[in-house]
Amino acid sequence: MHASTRPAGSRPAPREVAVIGDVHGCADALRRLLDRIDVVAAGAKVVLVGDLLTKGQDPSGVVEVLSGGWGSRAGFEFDSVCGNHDLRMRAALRAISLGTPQENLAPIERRCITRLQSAGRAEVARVLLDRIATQVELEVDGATVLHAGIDPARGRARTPAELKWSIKARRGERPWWDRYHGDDGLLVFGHKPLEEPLRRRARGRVAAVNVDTGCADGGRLTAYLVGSDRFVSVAAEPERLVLSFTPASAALAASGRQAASVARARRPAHSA
Ligand SMILES: [Mn+2]
Repeated sequence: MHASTRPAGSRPAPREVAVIGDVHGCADALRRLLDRIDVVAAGAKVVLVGDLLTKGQDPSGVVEVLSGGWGSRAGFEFDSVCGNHDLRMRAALRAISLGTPQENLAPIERRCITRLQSAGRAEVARVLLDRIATQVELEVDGATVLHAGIDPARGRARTPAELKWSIKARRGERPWWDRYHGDDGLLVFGHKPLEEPLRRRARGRVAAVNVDTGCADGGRLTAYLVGSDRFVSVAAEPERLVLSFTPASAALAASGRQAASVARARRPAHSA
């Protein structure tokens, strides 16, 4: 209806923007979430809040999606701000390339690099992290995406970059978004995992949205659709629910062959 009343040559309706929370190496959840976004908001521009690779099982799969596409979306385009773990990971990859022994790295980066190397994707990961390293914040569709947040007392313009990717409430302190009154518009971020995505209003408008729902800790991976003000999410690892273990005594009672065929049948198709 709007299209017919718009004067010729005016701009088309803006594309939906989907802001995805901390992926942390959960490639399977990322693919399933992108599939969902394609259903409910086809063609949406995708922006990630950072913390892309470390912690989860499949950083190499995340690199594959973000550098090449997934499913029907070859050449998939996305943008991402830089998170604290992206900076750590980038520094670790750089240290390795300069000859630092892997055992000198923190375990979280060491595990991630081992996984990337065994899939031959360490170099692509470095290129990806180099690309986002300077992106502290991105403005999309009237919202600002950043990894962790701002100091409301200083406002967005005067909050140092380091805080924007790492601010977190100390024990007993209220989170920053409780003290934010919307002066810098809508801020969409992650970094602090919550059981449910957070939508905080100020002065009658949505002012703060946290999309980190802890997918690397068995929670969910969530996206916020900025234009329609709603969340889409998928469980981090549904296969965990499927692969419930039979107690050892019951497994012993069944024949080994039978137990093995049940386990195979229950495994999700994509892992075959
Ligand atoms: Mn973080």
